[in-house]
Amino acid sequence: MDTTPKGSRVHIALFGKRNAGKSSLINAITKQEVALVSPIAGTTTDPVYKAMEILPLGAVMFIDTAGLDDSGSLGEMRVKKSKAVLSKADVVLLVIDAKNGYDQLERMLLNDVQQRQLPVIAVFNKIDGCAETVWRENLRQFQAAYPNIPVVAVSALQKQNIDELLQKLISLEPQNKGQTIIGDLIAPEQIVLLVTPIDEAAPKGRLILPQVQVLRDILDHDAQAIVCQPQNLANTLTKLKNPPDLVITDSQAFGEVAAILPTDVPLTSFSILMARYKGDLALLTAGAKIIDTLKPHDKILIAEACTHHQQKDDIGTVKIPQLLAKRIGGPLDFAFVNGNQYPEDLSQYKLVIHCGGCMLNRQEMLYRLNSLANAQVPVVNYGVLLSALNNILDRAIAPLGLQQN
Ligand SMILES: Nc1nc2c(ncn2[C@@H]2O[C@H](COP(=O)(O)OP(=O)(O)O)[C@@H](O)[C@H]2O)c(=O)[nH]1
Ligand code: SF4
Ligand SMILES: [Mg+2]
Repeated sequence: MDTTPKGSRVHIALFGKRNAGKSSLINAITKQEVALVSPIAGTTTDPVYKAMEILPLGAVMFIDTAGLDDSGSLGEMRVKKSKAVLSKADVVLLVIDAKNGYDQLERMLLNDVQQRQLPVIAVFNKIDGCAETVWRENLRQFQAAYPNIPVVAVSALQKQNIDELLQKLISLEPQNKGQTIIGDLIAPEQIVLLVTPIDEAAPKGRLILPQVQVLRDILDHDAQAIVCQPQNLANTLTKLKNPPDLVITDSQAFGEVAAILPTDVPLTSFSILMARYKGDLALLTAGAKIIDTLKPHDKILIAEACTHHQQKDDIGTVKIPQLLAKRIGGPLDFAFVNGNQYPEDLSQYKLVIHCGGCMLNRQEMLYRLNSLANAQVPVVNYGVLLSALNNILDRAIAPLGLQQN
């Protein structure tokens, strides 16, 4: 079974006019009939996500979009939905019918792509169906206009030059390539101690995703991991010849762990590491700073990326509002949104509190954070906010080379 988490896959988004061959190209690359191909223009409506393993690229997520030229009000909505995909794309494939070449619609998309500094490849498709002189001339015109964009001429139908396209994909640097959770904080042979309480909140029979991802990252970097529960921490430390090089704890146990651990041993939490991996820790830490400037009845927006099943004492709708009100010493005015719709007027909010974004990739989380930063609204996420409310943020960010004050 393939269980690479969605948020860790390289997201490859395909754009182009209707019938350019986007869906056929996904099928050609994956050597499977994963996308619906049809001669009827407008077959792909909502963006379609397909998780795949393709050698030698690894775990990817293809996003097949509707045509850029979809018309009518329904069509416009599809185009809007397609463009929203840009905020989560790591790499863009712009598919162009080789016979027709490109025009204003592709230019507009490329403007957006270049503004976001996304890596892009232009794929001239259907070279089997037109005279070589024609597609070569169209290709030449494109290259003259966009000398920095790699191009490749293919036939998705006849599986021509697909390997060349794959090579180009591999040579691109997706923006989050090389991003590691803790790889840059540890050296080979170092010992990392993970403290993970197995309490009622822990799922039965397994560890949670951030813990698994951290463990894997430690092994990927030739360091060693020891895992224990908070009540075994003191015993574990006495059995080690030297103190661990880094300790990572579940936030809930931070206080308990900090009390046992000598102050010169670097200590952080899984949620702080994930906040850095997924987003911009400096920005989130700056957002956390403003909590002590909040006054009763200030407006706060709590934004969740998806509609997960809410539990009793739900962190976003119950726990955080209660803790914040207690800290401020009076009620705050909370608004809640989920999905990717922020209210038009963000200026009324003193702070936006975003969920951890476990279902988002780094690209999309950064996009969301940056749009708030551009609107000059302070933003913090659940993990960083809870650390600040528990007064552990300073110690937790120190091993990551950040200081709050
Ligand atoms: N001759 C030729 N036809 C193609 C090629 N790629 C796609 N097509 C055809 O173009 C039509 C639209 O393809 P599709 O993949 O659905 O395009 P999309 O709308 O961009 O997703 C279908 O009839 C395909 O069979 C190609 O490389 N050569
Ligand atoms: S933290 Fe994850 S599950 Fe919760 S709202 Fe955000 S994306 Fe959804
Ligand atoms: Mg399609």
